[in-house]
Amino acid sequence: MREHYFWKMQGLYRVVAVAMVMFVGWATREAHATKHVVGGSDGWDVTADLDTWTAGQTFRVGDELVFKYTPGLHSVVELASEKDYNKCNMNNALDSLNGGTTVVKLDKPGYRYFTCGTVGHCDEGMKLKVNTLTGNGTASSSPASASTSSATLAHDIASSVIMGVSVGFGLIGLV
Ligand SMILES: [Cu+2]
Repeated sequence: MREHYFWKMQGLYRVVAVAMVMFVGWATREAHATKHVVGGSDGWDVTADLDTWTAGQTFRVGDELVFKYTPGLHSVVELASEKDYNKCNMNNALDSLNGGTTVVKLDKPGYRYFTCGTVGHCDEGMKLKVNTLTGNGTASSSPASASTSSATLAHDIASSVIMGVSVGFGLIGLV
């Protein structure tokens, strides 16, 4: 009876060990993602020097933009094109968000354009143009291109190998 209980515990510990090893594999895969707080300490505001801030950032697929602002005073509007961005034209806006903290996931390479929906703020320079690069920093050749580059593929393969090895060790623990 006592022995039986002991082996059941062993089994539980093994399951926990497998879960932990798999978590490490998952965490390794997510390790490269960066959260970019737009405007730095100034936040998403008309006073922020967004061009300088943007120039100091490297945006990669999987990263997130975090807009922090006063709800009601500002908002986040995603614009459809560079033309709309240059003209502060919000008639074709892709999305409009408010609430004070807006998180935008950069899920593919290429350009995206954001501004504030409050009248006049775009013209005052409250706008953001982001060029998202593929996984290891290769610039996308065309904003419209959605093809997977070899760099992204290599990164995915490396992540898969890490996951595979992790799961392998976990299964050894189960035997
Ligand atoms: Cu604003």
